[in-house]
Amino acid sequence: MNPWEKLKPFTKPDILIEESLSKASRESRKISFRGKLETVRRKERVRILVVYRNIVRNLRRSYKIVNAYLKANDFYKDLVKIYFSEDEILALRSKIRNMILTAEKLKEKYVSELNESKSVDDMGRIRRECLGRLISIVKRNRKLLNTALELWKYAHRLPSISIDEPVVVVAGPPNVGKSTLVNTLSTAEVKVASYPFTTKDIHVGHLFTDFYRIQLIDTPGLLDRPLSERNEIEMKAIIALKHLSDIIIFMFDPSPFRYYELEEQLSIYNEIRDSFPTAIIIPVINKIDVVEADINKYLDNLDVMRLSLALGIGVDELRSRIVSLSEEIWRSKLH
Ligand SMILES: Nc1nc2c(ncn2[C@@H]2O[C@H](COP(=O)(O)OP(=O)(O)O)[C@@H](O)[C@H]2O)c(=O)[nH]1
Ligand SMILES: [Mg+2]
Repeated sequence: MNPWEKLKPFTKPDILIEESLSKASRESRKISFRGKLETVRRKERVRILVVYRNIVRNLRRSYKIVNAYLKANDFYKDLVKIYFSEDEILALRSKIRNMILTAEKLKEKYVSELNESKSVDDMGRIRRECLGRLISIVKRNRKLLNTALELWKYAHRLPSISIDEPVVVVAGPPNVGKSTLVNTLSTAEVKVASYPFTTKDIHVGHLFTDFYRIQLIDTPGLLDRPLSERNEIEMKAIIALKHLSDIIIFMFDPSPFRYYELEEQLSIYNEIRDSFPTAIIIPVINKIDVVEADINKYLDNLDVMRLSLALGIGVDELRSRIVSLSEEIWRSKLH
C-alpha cells in the first residue's frame, strides 16, 4: 500500500510563521485578569506555547512524510527516487528531527525563565527572544520543509498497490486493447481508478476470486514502445514496476489498425520479456475478428492465446489462466 496515502500535508513554512503568531495573540487575549504580574506571565506563556505547538505539530507531520520513505516497499522507493535522492531524504529526516528537538529545548528553557521572572519587562523580552528563535528554525529551514511538501504532493497520489496480492500488468502497442482488457476483467463492483504515476496515469482494476484479489494494471504510454524511445523518467518508472509485476499480459495487434508492424511488436515483446525476467509473461493476440497481418509468420513459436475483446472471444479462457497462475502467486506471497 502507499505509505503516504493517509498522511496529511503541513502548513507551508511562510504561512506557518504568520499562522502561529496570530493564533498566539488570539489565545493570549483570552487570558482573564488576575493581578498584573501573573496576567502578563500567563499571556506570555500562552504565546510561547501556542507558537511552539503549532510549529512542532507541523514539523512532526513533515517528519512523518519523510519517514514514510523508510517504511515504503521498493516499488514506492524507486518511484520516489525518480525525483528525490535517498541521501536527500535521509538528510531531511535527521534535520527535521533536530528542528523538533531544538524547538522543544527552546520551549523548556524560556518557559522556565518566564516562570521565574519577576518583572513585566523581562517577561516581554523572554517571550520575544523565544518566539524569534522558534520562528527562525522555520525560516532557516524553509527550503528543506518545502522539499518535504513536494515529496508529499508527489507521493501521496501514487497508486495504492499491495505487494501481498498478485499483480498483473498489461503491456502492448498503442490501441491494441489494453484498457479494454483491464475494464473487461475488472469486477463490476469496483471502478477502475486512475492514478498519476510519474508523468502518466496508470489504471488499477481488480479481479476478485473467492479468496483473494488480483490487481490489474494498465500503464498507458509506458510499456507500449521500444526501449530506445523511452526517456529517463519512463525508464525509471519501468524499473519500479519490476518490483510488483507478477504476470505480464502482452497484447499483439494484427489488425489493419495496428500501430506497429508485427515484427516490431515482437521486438517490443522480447524487450519487455527481458526487462521483467521474474514475471510470468502471457502473450495474447487481440482483435482476431479483424486479423489482417500474417500472425503465423511472426508469432509461430509463441504459445499465444487468441482474443477478441470486441466479440468476447477467449476472454473466459484468459481469465481462468490469470486466476490459476495467480493462485500460486498468492499462496507464495502468504508464506
Ligand atoms: N475490432 C476490435 N477492436 C477492438 C478490440 N479490442 C479493442 N478494440 C478497439 O481498439 C481500440 C483501442 O482500445 P483500447 O483499449 O483503448 O487500447 P489501448 O490503447 O491498448 O488501451 C478501441 O476503439 C477498442 O474498441 C477487438 O477485439 N476487436
Ligand atoms: Mg489505453
